[in-house]
Amino acid sequence: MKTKRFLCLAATFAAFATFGALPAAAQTVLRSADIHPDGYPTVEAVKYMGELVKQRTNGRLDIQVFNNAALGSEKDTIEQTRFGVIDMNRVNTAPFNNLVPQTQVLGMPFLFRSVDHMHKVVDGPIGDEILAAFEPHGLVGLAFYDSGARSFYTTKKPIKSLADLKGQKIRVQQSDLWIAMMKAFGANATPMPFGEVYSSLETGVVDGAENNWPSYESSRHFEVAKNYTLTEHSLAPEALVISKASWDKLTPEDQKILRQAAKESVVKMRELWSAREKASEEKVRAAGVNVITVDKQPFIDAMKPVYDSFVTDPAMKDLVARIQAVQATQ
Ligand code: GTR
Repeated sequence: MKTKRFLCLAATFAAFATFGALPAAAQTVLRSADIHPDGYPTVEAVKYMGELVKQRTNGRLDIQVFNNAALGSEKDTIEQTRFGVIDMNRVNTAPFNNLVPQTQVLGMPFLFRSVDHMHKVVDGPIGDEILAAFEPHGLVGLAFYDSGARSFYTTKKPIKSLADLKGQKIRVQQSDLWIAMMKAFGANATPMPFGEVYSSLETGVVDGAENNWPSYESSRHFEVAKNYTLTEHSLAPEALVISKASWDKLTPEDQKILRQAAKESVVKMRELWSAREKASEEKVRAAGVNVITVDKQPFIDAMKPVYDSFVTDPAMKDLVARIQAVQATQ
C-alpha cells in the first residue's frame, strides 16, 4: 500500500516537476492548489500574488493557480504539498488541524470576538508563530486569508435553536476538532471533502453543513439546503502555504519577494472578501433562502466540552489566553 502510494506520488511528481529540471535563469512556475472556482477571493488573491512575484523577479518566478480542485481535495493536496508534488496550497486551517495542532486555535468556536479581533491576531506575533508551526511538517506558512464566519445550513429541518441540531447529520471538514464541535452541538458529524457535499445534501447522505456566505453561494449548496442559520460559530481563516521542498530551492532573495507578495495579497484578499461576502449574501437571499437568526448563547455554552478537551496542554492554554488578551477596536 505504502509503496503504491509512493510510486503514485513519484509519478505525479515527475509529471509536475519543472523545478530543478531547468537551467538556473529559466522561469520557475510554482503550482498552487485551490478548491474554489475562478473569481473566488482566495483564487484571485493568489493570482494577484503571482503577478507581483512575476513583476518583481522580471519573470523569473511565477505562480499558476490550479483551482476548482483540479489537483484534488484539500486533504490530498496537503499531502502532495508536503512531498513537493504541488508547490503551493491555499486551504482552510481546518484540514491542517490534525497535522499542525497550533492551527486548531484559529478555528476554536466563538474565540474571536470580531473579524477585527481575528485580523489583529493573525497579523501580529501570534499569526507569525502559527505560520512558523507548519515548518516541521514540510510546509512553510506564508499567510492567513479571511474566511468570514461559518454558519449552519440544512435541507429539511431549519435550525432555530440548539435543540434543532440534535441528531442532524452535519457534514464537517476533516478535522478532529471540527468533529468534536459538531458532537458538542448535538449533531452527528459526517466528515467529507468539500466536493462531495452538494450531492450528499441532495441525496440525503447529510442533512446539512456549515460554511460562510461565499462558499454557501459558490458551491450552490443554497439550492439544496435552503435554511441558513446565522450561528457564526467559527472564524477559522484560510492558510496559504508553500512546500518546504519548493521553498528550499528558491534563492533567499526570491523567498523574500514571495513572502512580501503573500503579505500584500492579504490586503487585496480582504477587499475582495468583503465585497464577495455581501454579493453572495444578496444572491442567496434573492434566491429565497430562509435566513434565520438565533440566540447564540446556548450555542456558545455548548462549546465548553470542546474547550475542555482541546485546550488542555499549557501551550494551547497560553495561546488561547494570549488571543483573548489581544485588543481590537470592534
Ligand atoms: C471553505 C474554505 C475551503 C474549505 C471549505 C470546506 O470556506 O474556503 O478551503 O475548507 O470551506 O468546508 O471544506
